[in-house]
Amino acid sequence: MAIKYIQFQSGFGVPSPSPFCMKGEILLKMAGAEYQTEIMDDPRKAPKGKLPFLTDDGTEVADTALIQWHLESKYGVDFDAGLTMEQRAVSHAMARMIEERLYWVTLYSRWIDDHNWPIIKNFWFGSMPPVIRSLVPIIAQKQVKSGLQAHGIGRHAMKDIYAFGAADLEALAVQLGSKPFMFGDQPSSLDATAYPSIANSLIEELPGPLLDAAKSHENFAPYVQRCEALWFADFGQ
Ligand SMILES: N[C@@H](CCC(=O)N[C@@H](CS)C(=O)NCC(=O)O)C(=O)O
Repeated sequence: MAIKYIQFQSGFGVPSPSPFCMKGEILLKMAGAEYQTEIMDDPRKAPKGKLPFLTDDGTEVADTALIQWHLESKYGVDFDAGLTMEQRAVSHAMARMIEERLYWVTLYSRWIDDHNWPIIKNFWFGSMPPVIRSLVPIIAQKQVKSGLQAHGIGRHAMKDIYAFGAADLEALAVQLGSKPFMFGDQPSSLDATAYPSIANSLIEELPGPLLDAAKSHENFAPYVQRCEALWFADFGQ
């Protein structure tokens, strides 16, 4: 395998502040793939304007669902081996919940909520030259705002948006229960999706209702530690 994996820089004490970038890398690790990572600061340079993406012997694959399918079809990996058809259906639905709703709550909590926006602004744009540093975040925040509007979630009151996030985290906490991973003793594709979002919800530097909701589930912190030890053992050392 000659795979190059392109993603954002790490930060906030998690392997990536982008749950999607963490997910793609976990899929590569689960597949036993050999890959090299490259950091990209500006997602506009990515094939679909979003990160992560990979290149594999000249083939570009952009989007973590397509990365999953690529690894399955090209290398014969089954991330959900051992799951029943019913579990696979639940896994699919939960992954879509995480990516199509919880992700947007996370985005809102970082880019719109006034408590966290200055921290996020400094993280992504703080090292830019002075004039650019004051302009680019305004444009970027406007784009996120219109994305949230187009999705629909941005039209709701703050308390309702955070209630959506808390409900999604609650569903994940119940699914995890006291099991090591989402469907038992072995990790599956849902862990590649869920662990990054849970870890990103538990960032102490980004306080607020999303963090509070995540912290209310006692099974999350040990789950995050377990997944980090499995997939990112070198992280932070
Ligand atoms: N469906 C995509 C979503 C990727 C995504 O939303 N990436 C975010 C970072 S978490 C991004 O690059 N955002 C930049 C932008 O939208 O301009 C996937 O599964 O890879």
